[in-house]
Amino acid sequence: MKKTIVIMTMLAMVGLLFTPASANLMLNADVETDSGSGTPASWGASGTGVETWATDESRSTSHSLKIEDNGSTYSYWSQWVTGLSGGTDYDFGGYFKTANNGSGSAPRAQLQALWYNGSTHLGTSSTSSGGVYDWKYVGLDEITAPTGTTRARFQFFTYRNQGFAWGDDFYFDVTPEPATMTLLLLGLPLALRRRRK
Ligand SMILES: [Ca+2]
Ligand SMILES: [Ca+2]
Repeated sequence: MKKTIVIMTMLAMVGLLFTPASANLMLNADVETDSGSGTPASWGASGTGVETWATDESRSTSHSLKIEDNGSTYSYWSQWVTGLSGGTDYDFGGYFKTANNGSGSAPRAQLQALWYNGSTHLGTSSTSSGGVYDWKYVGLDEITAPTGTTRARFQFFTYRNQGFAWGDDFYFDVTPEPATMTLLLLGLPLALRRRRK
């Protein structure tokens, strides 16, 4: 019984050592910070729809990124995510909400990671969610960055739809190592070796 407690304590300590701290590579991920000129810091907007730093809806605090799609538009909010490595797995996404504008259909909220080496586009990973819905997470997990990747263009956009889409609480980071596997691979042999002494 005593040995079991010692081993379990060791496993817990090793687990703490190797559990990665949660992080987020996106800047101003909750879109609350003002750039100083009334726009959200670190974010850019473009397109023929209406992109606003909105306060009519938000998942966190008071602000979100809003797109009003007017039917013939490619509109987006985007930012560069830097410090990436080719061959590494990443998770990315955000929380989205949609509403129709009276025409009967909401825009499809889409997001992309455009993988780059400097200014060379290496490939694109994308996902989307259609229909009318309240805040929900939309994203991709365990996406391997193409060889040579140094950065990615993260985009929240709508394309040739009608209605409103809001985005908030965005996320982009290395896929976490599974803690249980770390325990099995590193913790158990260490604990057993020490027990034999
Ligand atoms: Ca616009
Ligand atoms: Ca927010």
